Amino acid sequence: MSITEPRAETGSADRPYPPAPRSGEVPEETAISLYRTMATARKFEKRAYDLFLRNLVKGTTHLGIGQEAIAAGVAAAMRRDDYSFITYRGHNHLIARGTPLGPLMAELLGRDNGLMHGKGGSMHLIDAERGILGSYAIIGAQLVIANGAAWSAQYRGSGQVTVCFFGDGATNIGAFHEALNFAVVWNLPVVFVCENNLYMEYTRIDTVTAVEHPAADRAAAYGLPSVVIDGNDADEVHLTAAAAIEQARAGGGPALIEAVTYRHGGHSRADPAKYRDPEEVRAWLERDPLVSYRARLLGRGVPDAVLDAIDAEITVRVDAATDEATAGDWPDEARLFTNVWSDGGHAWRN
Ligand SMILES: Cc1ncc(C[n+]2csc(CCOP(=O)(O)OP(=O)(O)O)c2C)c(N)n1
Ligand SMILES: [Mg+2]
Repeated sequence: MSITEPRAETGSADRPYPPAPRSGEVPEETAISLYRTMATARKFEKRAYDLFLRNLVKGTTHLGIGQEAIAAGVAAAMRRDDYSFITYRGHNHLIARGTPLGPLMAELLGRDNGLMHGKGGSMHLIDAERGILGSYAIIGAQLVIANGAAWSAQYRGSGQVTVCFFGDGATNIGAFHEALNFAVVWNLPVVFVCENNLYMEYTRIDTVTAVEHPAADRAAAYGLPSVVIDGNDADEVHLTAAAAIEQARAGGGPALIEAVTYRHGGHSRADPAKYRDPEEVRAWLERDPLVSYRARLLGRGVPDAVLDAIDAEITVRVDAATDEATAGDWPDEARLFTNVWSDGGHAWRN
């Protein structure tokens, strides 16, 4: 192979597994549950934004509106005891893995009845019971930690797979490269999922990156099978993730999925996103993953009434979560000194 030839689409010859984009129909029950997850995440985050405008959300928030198909599609392919590592744009992922909405909303509001008693806020969410081993605000940090979780599962022979989500911006961080290399060397049961929403904060990823696909194009350098998919197509995400996860579970090693998507709003709650071309925004809004998935379900013969009933049920759940969250007490000061160190104390500090 000459050095001018483009990268192999699927990793090296001794890793023949090609995680090609999977298309095709998912079973109707799964499809309806994908719709429910995406619609729940959308309504939850819109409500979170309303609460922010009422000055009730403490700290900042980063919404994943427009990116729901990735969280929904991957989570539906995971086993209950699999691990997720996510970023500060992570509400969708907790919702997709079944975290109750009330404690999640209360956490955003900094209340004592929040998921972590209000100590984490939107950017630092953990739900260990459902395998969410943290949302990370330090770009790229979670990739190497995810390897640790995957190694633990490999060592214990538990069959658990770790899925590690990250943004396109993380691919220019050293930890991304260290993690990919190490995952291949140790054949870890980990699936890396890049949510490529084209922007890292206010900068287009393609203006600072030498390759077209910031995650997938680099994966080949480490012999890691990779694939680029439509991150706004929940079925494609689901089927591709299911293949990669099952391969990892069977001892076939890691894979990387780059899911191309777009955030509808700004980077964080205060960002009006004026740096984006209005035509680009319009084109992506037309490819809204929730709207297009609803149309696909109707095309499959799912009655409007079934989807309307799901929407109504979600509204009731989000309203109840809002009531639960806003009724929560503020955390007691004593909470400052719990869950800080593994011994629960701080005595050894200078
Ligand atoms: C190590 C590190 N450097 C810089 C930042 C500041 N920062 C916060 S978000 C962000 C952009 C990340 O973009 P991307 O990974 O594409 O994720 P997205 O916000 O698009 O989901 C940056 C640079 C950070 N949090 N951590
Ligand atoms: Mg990004």
